[in-house]
Amino acid sequence: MSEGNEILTELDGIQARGLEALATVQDEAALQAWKTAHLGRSAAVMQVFSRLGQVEKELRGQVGQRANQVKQVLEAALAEKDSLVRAAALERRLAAEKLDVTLPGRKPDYGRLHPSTLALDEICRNLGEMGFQIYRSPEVESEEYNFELLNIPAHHPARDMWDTFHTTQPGVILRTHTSPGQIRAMRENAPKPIRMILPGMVYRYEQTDASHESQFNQVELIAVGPGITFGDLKGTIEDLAHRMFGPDVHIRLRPSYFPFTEPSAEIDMECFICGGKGCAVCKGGGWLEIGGCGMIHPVVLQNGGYDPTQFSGFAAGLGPERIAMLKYHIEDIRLFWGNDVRFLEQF
Ligand code: FA5
Repeated sequence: MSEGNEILTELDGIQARGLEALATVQDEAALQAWKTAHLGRSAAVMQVFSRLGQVEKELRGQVGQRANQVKQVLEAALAEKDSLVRAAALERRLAAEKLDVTLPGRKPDYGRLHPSTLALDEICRNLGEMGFQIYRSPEVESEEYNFELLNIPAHHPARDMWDTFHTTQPGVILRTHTSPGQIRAMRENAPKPIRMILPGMVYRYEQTDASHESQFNQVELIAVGPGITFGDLKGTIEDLAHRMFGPDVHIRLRPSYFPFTEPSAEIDMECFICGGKGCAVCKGGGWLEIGGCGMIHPVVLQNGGYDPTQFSGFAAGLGPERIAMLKYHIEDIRLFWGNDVRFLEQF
């Protein structure tokens, strides 16, 4: 038999074996292997093209045509099989990943506001309605602002009122109260009259107990203008308490001492937990201290840039966690930063 006729017979076999092998292919990996074996560079049909030169002239065209035909038949069969294999794979996946729409859904955990944030927001909203503007001042403070400019010189025994966290930088501390912000707010605005709220975190190196934490929030109130009196201070505190706790709540101002106010007072609120009878939170007294207050000391007014003969002012520093404890009947302040979601989820 001539070389050309031999190849023509071979080509029939190549086509038949290729189609036969393709019939057994079930998945994409097998299909890929088939493609390499039957249509790849060293596949039998491809070898025929490189043997064409050895075929006698009269049959060369016929052999070439037939080889092309076999290649096309195999390619068409491959394309058809490819779509079948893909459809089967998709079907298998859909069957395996079936959705059961009747299963109860998984409830996502929603974040919520921290009780301190809720209390801060409420205090700021009410004071905002009363005409106070929010003023932000830094948590990392200088000793000068935290003490000296508030009429507490170095080595003055009043510094013992605030156990301080110092930094490695001399003269730089974590603020022990929001009062240093008074100086910043006054210096930025003097000699215009001001009514401001300074909310934020403060830090004290203190032994913790049910009503004392080493980090807590304060809200400072400050009003400076001509002719501001202690009556304005009391009225503002009472109005705030009534807005937050209703018209029946009792507050009392107890004479006290702060170097930056004169006269000074502690603000006590009737204990909501025991109704004034005495419990662990109010330490049996029936009242809970929620802040300090007083008329701004002339030296402090002067440090803030106001002439104390022309201006007077009041200031107060409230503890929003103490207020939140009253509002939500929380018995231990340490719960606020204990990171227990069972506590946090209740708000
Ligand atoms: C002060 O910090 C003064 N700067 C307040 C002030 C401002 C007086 C303006 C006059 C004029 P005192 O240390 O008492 O004061 O703290 C004020 C309030 O912060 C307290 O009444 C209390 O509500 C809260 N507080 C104080 N220490 C703690 C603590 N360890 N944990 C939680 N709350 C506290």
